[in-house]
Amino acid sequence: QEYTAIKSEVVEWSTASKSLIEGKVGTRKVFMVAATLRPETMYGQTNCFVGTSIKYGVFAVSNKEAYLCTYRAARNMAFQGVTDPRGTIDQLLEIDGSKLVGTKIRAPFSINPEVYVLPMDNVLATKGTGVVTSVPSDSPDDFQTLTDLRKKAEFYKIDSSWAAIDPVPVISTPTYGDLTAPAIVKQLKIQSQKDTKQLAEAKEIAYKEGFYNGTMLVGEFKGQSVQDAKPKVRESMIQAGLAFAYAEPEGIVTSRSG
Ligand code: ZZB
Repeated sequence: QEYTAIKSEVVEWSTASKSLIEGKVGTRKVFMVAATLRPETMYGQTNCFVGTSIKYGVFAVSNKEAYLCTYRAARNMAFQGVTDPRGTIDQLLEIDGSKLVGTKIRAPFSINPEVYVLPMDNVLATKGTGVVTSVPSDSPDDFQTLTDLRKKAEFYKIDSSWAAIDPVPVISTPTYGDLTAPAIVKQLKIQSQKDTKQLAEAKEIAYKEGFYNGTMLVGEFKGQSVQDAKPKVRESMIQAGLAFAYAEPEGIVTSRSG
């Protein structure tokens, strides 16, 4: 599976993570790295998700940069030549996902550039980087999780201001309009992020509809089909140093239906 790894620089660490990071990363900039199959939706990022019981690491990639992701992803990246020399894994620290919640990051290409890290129940430690960038306009999982968090901020131990950014229209589809994911979630009567079966179905529909029938509403490739824009947005982000190719090795169970 070929993902695009998206780099979001940490702007301000959460209170719980600050003391754990201090003194451990040198002068490096730290980026949270999210794996996506939909680089063309990055204009609509509203937050970032981590799993609260997942362990993450901060890994040096050079004297200037460090990446925050799972150890498993750092290892894959190292063997894909992200670190120099190839194969090097230099872990600076380990941190629990729960402690990252509330961290403010700069989401590249997003219309809302400053977004917060929030908790999601369904983040898989065994897929991508364990960090998920949230695009509630086009991802049913992201829309439903954001809805849950807003309804029960206290239960999820978040400050409601961290979940305040509304879904941003970035792609128009003939069947579902400018906010495809919310429309599908409504149509399938999905109530919570615990409705994983219906969410898997919603994701399939959203992928197909967006890819085959979607038109870009914003950005450099506004007016173009998603099919045309997708590789162009990806290339543009890579050229800007805000993204890189990340492949998931074969033979690991990361099935769509979960
Ligand atoms: C942004 C985005 C925007 C995504 C969208 C999807 C959609 P798949 O198809 O099952 O391989 N993701 C990445 N890593 C994880 C993880 N560790 N745990 C849970 N979810 C993860 O899923 C790939 C997508 O799942 C990725 O692409 C990421 O969310 C999420 F508008 O990134 B995506 C219709 C989907 N739309």
